[in-house]
Amino acid sequence: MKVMKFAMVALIGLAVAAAGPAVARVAGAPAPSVVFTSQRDGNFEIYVMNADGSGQERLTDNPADDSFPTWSPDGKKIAFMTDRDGNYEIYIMNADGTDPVRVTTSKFNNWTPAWSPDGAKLVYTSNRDRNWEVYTVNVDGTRPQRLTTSSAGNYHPVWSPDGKLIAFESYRTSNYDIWVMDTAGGRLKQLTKDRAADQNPAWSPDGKKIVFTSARDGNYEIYVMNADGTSQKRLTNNTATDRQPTWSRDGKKIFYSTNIDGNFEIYSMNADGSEQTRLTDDGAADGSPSVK
Ligand SMILES: [Ca+2]
Ligand SMILES: [Ca+2]
Ligand SMILES: [Ca+2]
Ligand SMILES: [Ca+2]
Repeated sequence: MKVMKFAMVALIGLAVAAAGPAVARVAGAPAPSVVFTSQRDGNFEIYVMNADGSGQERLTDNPADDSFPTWSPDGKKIAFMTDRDGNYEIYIMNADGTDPVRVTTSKFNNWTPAWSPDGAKLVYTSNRDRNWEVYTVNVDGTRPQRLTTSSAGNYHPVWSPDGKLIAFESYRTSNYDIWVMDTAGGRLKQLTKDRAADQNPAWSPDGKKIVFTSARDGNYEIYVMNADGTSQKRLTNNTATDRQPTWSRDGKKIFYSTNIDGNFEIYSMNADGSEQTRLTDDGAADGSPSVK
């Protein structure tokens, strides 16, 4: 799991001092639309940038692993995961990085938050019941609720734009596949069925498509399928690891991370896989983009 890799990196990062202050924003400039995580300042911090890669700015400054940021539906808040309190918990902060507030409280780990389309809840994965299961919680931390019950790991849940379904990845068939369920954990349906790892689902803004990663062709590529699992189609085709896809809000672009240049950078491409464009350019890992 890449998240485990992030965790190990965080332990090393504890001894590394944080680097200089974030770049001041030009007065009147539009607020950056892409939030992502990067290790460029010695440990994982959360950054924002414009959709063309300009205006990169750091939002967090903490020796812990701050990662998997995701915009709230109104673009005013960012949910993310961090181990700044000793274990991974979900936090929410303002779009400019101020006022981080802890949402989850457990002795175990809580990973990869995603928002409900009305902004009232988060869905995430946690091993608090000794196995990685999908949970929802109100954004104020009340009413944590478990949705899955399986002895296999369940990860990376994301809410459908109409609020009715949650897509996630599960190891319950002894390999990773994309599944969907309703918001009470019922009506489970398996969308991918090959033996390779299929992970990291993300709904298109109109709810008709799901983009995901799969290693079915020998290494991780970005794929897209209809929301019912039909018409699975490859978008990237290279020997590198391509992962963490997410859509722009107009559905025209897919942002993702890839190590095609030797270390992980954030790229964007058109929704058909054309015009793959590098947005970050530094020697450290950059990943987990979310676009508003
Ligand atoms: Ca940090
Ligand atoms: Ca699979
Ligand atoms: Ca690849
Ligand atoms: Ca990089």
